[in-house]
Formats: sequence, C-alpha cells, structure tokens
Amino acid sequence: MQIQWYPGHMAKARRLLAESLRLVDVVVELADARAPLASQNPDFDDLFQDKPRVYLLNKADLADEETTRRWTAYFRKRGFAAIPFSASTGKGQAQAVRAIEQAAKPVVERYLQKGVKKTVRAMVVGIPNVGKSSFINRLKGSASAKAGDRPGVTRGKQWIVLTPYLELLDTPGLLWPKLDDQQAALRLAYLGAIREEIMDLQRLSASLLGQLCRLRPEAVAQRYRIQDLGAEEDSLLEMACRGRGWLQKGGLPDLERGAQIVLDEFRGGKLGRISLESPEEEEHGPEGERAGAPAENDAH
Ligand SMILES: Nc1nc2c(ncn2[C@@H]2O[C@H](COP(=O)(O)OP(=O)(O)OP(=O)(O)O)[C@@H](O)[C@H]2O)c(=O)[nH]1
Ligand SMILES: [Mg+2]
Repeated sequence: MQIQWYPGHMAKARRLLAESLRLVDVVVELADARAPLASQNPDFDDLFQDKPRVYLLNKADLADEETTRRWTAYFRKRGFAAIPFSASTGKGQAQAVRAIEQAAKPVVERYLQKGVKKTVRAMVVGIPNVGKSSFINRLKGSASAKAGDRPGVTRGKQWIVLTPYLELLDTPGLLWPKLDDQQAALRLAYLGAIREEIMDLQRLSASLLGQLCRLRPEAVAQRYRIQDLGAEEDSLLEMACRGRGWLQKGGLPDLERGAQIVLDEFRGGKLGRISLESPEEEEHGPEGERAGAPAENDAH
C-alpha cells in the first residue's frame, strides 16, 4: 500500500504558513510523542529558516513514558529542547509557555529598549491531527479553536488572544508532497494524520496489529484474544475479529468494522501507552531495537 496525501488545501496551507511568517515572532512546532521523527515535517526547516522554534511532543499521555524521556534526551543531545506535552491533561503547559517566552525574549527586549511592551505572536504548526488546536485550547482554557478526531479539521488560520502580550495562530495541518519513507508514512497513518478515505483500512489495521504484536504482545493477546502472535499480518485482523466477536450474520469476520475499531482503539490509547519509534531504533536501525525492552543507558 502506497500512502500519499497532499491535497490542494495543504498546498494552500503551505503558502498561508509562509505568508504568515513575517507576522510571528516564534514558531511552535508540534510532533506526536509516539513517533517524534515520522511526525516531524521535513519541509519546516526550509519554511521557517531562522525563526525561533519551540518543539513540543504532544499526546505524551499516549506514549510510553520512558521512551519519551529518552527522546527528550536524544533531542537535547542534538541541541534542541523538545518538551513532552499533553493537550488532554495539560501536562507540560507551564514549560511550553516558558519556552515560548524564552524564544521571544530577544525581540521583546529589543522593543523594550524603545519603550514598547511587545505582544508576542506565535504560530502553531504541525502535521494533521497532532493536536495544534487542542494545544491552543488548553493554553486558552476554553474551546476557542475547532478541534476534532480526524485530520484536516482546521482549514484556515485563526488568531487566538491568550493575554494582551501573547497571541497564538492556529494553522491547518501540513504534510509534505512526497512521503518517501513509507515506514514513516505508515506510522502517520496509524496515528491518524492521513485521511482514512484514501487508504485500505483493513490492510492498515492488519499492519498495525503486526506492529503491536512486536511492541506489546501481551496487550494484543489480551485485548484481541489472539493466540498466535507470530501469524502473518494478513490473518491478524481476522483473528482479532473472531476474538472479539466482530462477526457478520453468517459468522464471517466483519473485517471492515474490525479494522476501524482496531485503529480507533490504538489511537485512543486502549492498549496502553505505546511509542512507535525509539531513539535506539533511529540510531541503530530496527534490528537494534528490542521491542518493549527498557533503556539500558540514557546516554544512547
Ligand atoms: N490523548 C490525547 N489526545 C489529544 C491530545 N491533543 C489532541 N488530542 C486529540 O487529537 C485529535 C486532534 O486534535 P486537534 O487539536 O483537532 O488536532 P489539529 O492538529 O488541530 O488537527 P488539524 O486541524 O486537523 O490539522 C482530537 O481528537 C483531540 O482530542 C493529547 O495531548 N492527548
Ligand atoms: Mg486544528
């Protein structure tokens, strides 16, 4: 299954982001804590160039805590601080606001020297469905920006005034024109960043089950009552349907319904907190990763 999703509204969104750049002091970039690399838009370096950037690993409440800790160490080692955040629980909120203020400090001070107290404007960017609007709502303390559990909810830009001195710009989720790395594209699809209508959901959910069998065999065995965790990907969805009783009238597995439920349950954290990527895998390749194994050494 080849995954590509770069519809017209996204190309338009890219232009909108580029145009908005001159209005903002800071770019707040959200990635998904469960796959911090796959969910980073490689176009952003080009697009935002020298603008001060704050990195948040959102949905940290759904990611494995220990793996997220190692990811923050990984990024710190490479010279930038990535703050674990959860728009759902509010964890990381104070650090996020502090990081925005810190990133804006040079420009604020320049204005102060001229006797002006500047309003900091920060643009919130990231892939679709990563939680940009939810992040803004969390900081604002109210549902000011429209959020939803599918990609492509925000279509235009919207300014949200947090305080007289801090404004946030909500923007549409942005992917990149060619998803070269199809492993990463699959992760994006598992996370819900790609529009479902363009994919074969049964194949997607079977492949997610295969991945989960490697990452969290016990959780899969328990939740879907699958005994043979080493089975071919193609048969895993069928086994899950039988295990959970998702059957059609004649007793055949209801693969369509099962596919949707498996994806929704993973996205909703029903199998526990699971990270799809680890820094060790990034540094040593998939072979270097021992699924579910704790980190031996933080300095990896
Ligand atoms: N568990 C959890 N869910 C979150 C978090 N942040 C956002 N969500 C959920 O993720 C889904 C997408 O959130 P949005 O805020 O609409 O995402 P967005 O990045 O604005 O999406 P687009 O506008 O479509 O690009 C919603 O169902 C949110 O409730 C989080 O930190 N934890
Ligand atoms: Mg949005």
